Amino acid sequence: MNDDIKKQFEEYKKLVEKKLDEFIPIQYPEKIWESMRYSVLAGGKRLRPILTLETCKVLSGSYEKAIPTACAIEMLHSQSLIHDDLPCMDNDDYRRGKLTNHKVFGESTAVLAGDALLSFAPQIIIQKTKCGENEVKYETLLKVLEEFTVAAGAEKLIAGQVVDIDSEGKQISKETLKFIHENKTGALFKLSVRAGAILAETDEEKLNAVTKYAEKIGLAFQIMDDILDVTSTLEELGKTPGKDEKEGKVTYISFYGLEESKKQVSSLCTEACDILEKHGIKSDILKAVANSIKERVN
Ligand code: GRG
Repeated sequence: MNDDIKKQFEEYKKLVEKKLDEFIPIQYPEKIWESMRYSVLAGGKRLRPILTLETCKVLSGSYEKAIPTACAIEMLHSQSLIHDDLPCMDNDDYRRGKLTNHKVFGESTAVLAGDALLSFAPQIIIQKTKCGENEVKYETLLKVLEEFTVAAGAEKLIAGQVVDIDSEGKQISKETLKFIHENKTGALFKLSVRAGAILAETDEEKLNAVTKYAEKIGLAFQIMDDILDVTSTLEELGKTPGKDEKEGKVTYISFYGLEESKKQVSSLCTEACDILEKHGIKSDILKAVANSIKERVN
């Protein structure tokens, strides 16, 4: 990634963090807001909101109208991490290099903080997106809310998590593994770019193109996550490595081996960039997201 693109990434990241801080003020009862803020403001790459902002920008020339939605998607992502780390799910002590939410605030507050974020996120989309004649159309906002609620629900994110948990210690098929990845991880990448494209009022062709791009990088991202679980340390990952094997999880590596999995990541990221090129979507940031996934495993 060249310095110019790195700078653009940093600017987006700073903006997202400033807005998240502003959108989640401490109020009574302080404990729940502190717990929500602890996880949402704990760092992280902010990839999903950056995808939303950049997709909106490249397809409409500006990203301001996508800021509340981008932050809401990061809240949803944080919620899924808080719940994923709970003792009844993956039982993790570390996330983003810090103690997990339930380790700091206790299990009941962590469950409630996740629940609170899940409903607060669409509240932010509704209350903070400027709607009106020369602003975002109400119909457009409804489409974004539909995308958001479907992705967060039992048809996507929760479906992926349920099948993932059910599959622990079992020999599952490649199709089942693909289902888990597409829903547990891919759904949020798809939501991120589609929400940006919808807010940009783009046409069907471009919407389909960014959707395909997101499918490719979403799958590549999860394979990368599986690879890093095997090859990285706690310091590099910010979370406990080696968990997949310990929990008897089937991953891309158990099906294809490490080297073939790396090749698949590379191919998916190249295909993602080719889709953008083919449809005339000129974004160094979207390309850099794909390339950074490729580079992390090599
Ligand atoms: C939506 C109600 C509701 C429940 C969620 C717990 C759950 C159901 C789903 C789990 C989803 C999950 C944890 C998927 C893993 C995705 C993944 C690889 C996350 C890591 O993303 P990064 O590396 O993290 O972008 P940072 O910390 O950089 O943001």
